[in-house]
Amino acid sequence: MAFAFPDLPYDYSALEPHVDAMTMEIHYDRHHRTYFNNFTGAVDGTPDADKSLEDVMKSVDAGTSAAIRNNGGGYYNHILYWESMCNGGSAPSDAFKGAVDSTFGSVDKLKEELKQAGITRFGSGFAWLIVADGKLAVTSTPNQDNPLMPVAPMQGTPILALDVWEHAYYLKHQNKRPAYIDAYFDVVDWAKVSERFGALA
Ligand code: MN3
Repeated sequence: MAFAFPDLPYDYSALEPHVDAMTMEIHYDRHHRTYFNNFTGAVDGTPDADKSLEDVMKSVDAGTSAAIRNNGGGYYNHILYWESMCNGGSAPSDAFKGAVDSTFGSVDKLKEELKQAGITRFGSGFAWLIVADGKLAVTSTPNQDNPLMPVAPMQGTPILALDVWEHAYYLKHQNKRPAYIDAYFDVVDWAKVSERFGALA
């Protein structure tokens, strides 16, 4: 099996005060690690054990076991979520900003759409910025589903992940999901998102 539990790309306190260190530690070391452990346990000895994580995600359909769909999704989604943020945030590339401007009107309008997608996702899930057929789009998925999965309402390659599970914000923001989303925007690594976009566009 080629699956590995990735290092967090920064210290637990790196995103303070926007995302607090205790939330980061519990989120990464307990939630994410548990998804990883349960996923590798579920695929061990099956054909999925020799696929890439992306290929496992792209093969999720109604017949896929909950253990693989939920834990594989949790494993994949959190890797992208950590990589969507950095200390202090960063600026988008000109090429990415141009694509955002023509699709959404402005980066602020994109943020509004992402925030709306995150707020209106009932219960637990993720909001996403994806590239589908070379175009940018905002979507959301329930639980640990993601847009690589054929079961997703809109399919594409995610380039930014916004976790809206309560475990992502409850310690600091309690029930105030919109406040957490605003804080998340303060640390988005737009340069990294731009790179991912550049690789797909
Ligand atoms: Mn989470």
